[in-house]
Amino acid sequence: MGQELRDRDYAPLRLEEIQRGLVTERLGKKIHYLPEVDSTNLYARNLAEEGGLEGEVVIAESQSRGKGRLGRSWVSPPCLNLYLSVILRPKLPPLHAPQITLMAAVALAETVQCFIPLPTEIKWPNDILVGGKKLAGILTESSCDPGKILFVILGIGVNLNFSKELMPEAIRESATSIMALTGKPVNRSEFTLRLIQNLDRCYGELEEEGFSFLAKRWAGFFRLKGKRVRVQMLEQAILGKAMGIDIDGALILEDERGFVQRIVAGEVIPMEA
Ligand code: BT5
Repeated sequence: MGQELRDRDYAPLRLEEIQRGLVTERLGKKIHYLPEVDSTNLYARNLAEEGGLEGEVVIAESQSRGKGRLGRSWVSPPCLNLYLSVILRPKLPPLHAPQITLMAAVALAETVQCFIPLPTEIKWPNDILVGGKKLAGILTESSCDPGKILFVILGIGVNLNFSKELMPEAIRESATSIMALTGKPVNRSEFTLRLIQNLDRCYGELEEEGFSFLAKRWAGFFRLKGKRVRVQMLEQAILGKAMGIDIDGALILEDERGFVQRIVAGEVIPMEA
């Protein structure tokens, strides 16, 4: 498969084209576009703390300290991929904040499906996989008062025109990109526009219809249902059968003794194909 990148494929995003094409209720009315930043999530958090509005989007061409979960990092080379964060101020109880990650996973999986003819998988809670490899990751960070979410920073990194050769060795085997999957560079501006529109639609659905409406679509992308998995948590690991998620976004696992467990945070490792 030819994966030739021409100069135009390294071109910066066409912000005006994105803004002109966007039809949304809340997201992307204001887009902060940065050639480089430490982390779009950090930048968006500062904006939110200074009164940034719901729906403001931060996009950077590259990140010097792109963040994953638990102090991990997100590889973010310039002008190849998408690094985006959104300020949300959801009317949800803090307990339901994980629904934002699940909502974003649905929007992201539905966007990816428009660009590749292969099955897209959501790996609970925050990864998008294709062919078993990581295409995108989600990092949601909330700021709460007792009983109230002040804001959520929803951060998304998607590998678009990231070729295998350019990936650092640490992720070369585990990661993929749209271009690596299709053999063709993707129009990053078009992907960005569609993603913001889908996030806006799914966020509206979450607020208006409630989580159960989205949960059905989420389940359609969850390919580990009924499969044996190991869930690695901070201090322990549990083996069991993945059953799905509950209303709070927790993973439901039937453990080896047949007891049903709710897992709020952890890493899911499949034990069978
Ligand atoms: C995530 O964390 O998957 C969340 C990634 C969120 C990144 C976005 S980019 C825009 C916004 N601003 C930020 O600063 N962050 C968000 P986690 O599940 O912890 O996965 C991190 C792990 O994924 C790393 O330890 C690597 O193994 C792997 N990884 C790092 N960069 C990758 C990449 N570009 N593609 C695929 N895998 C990667």
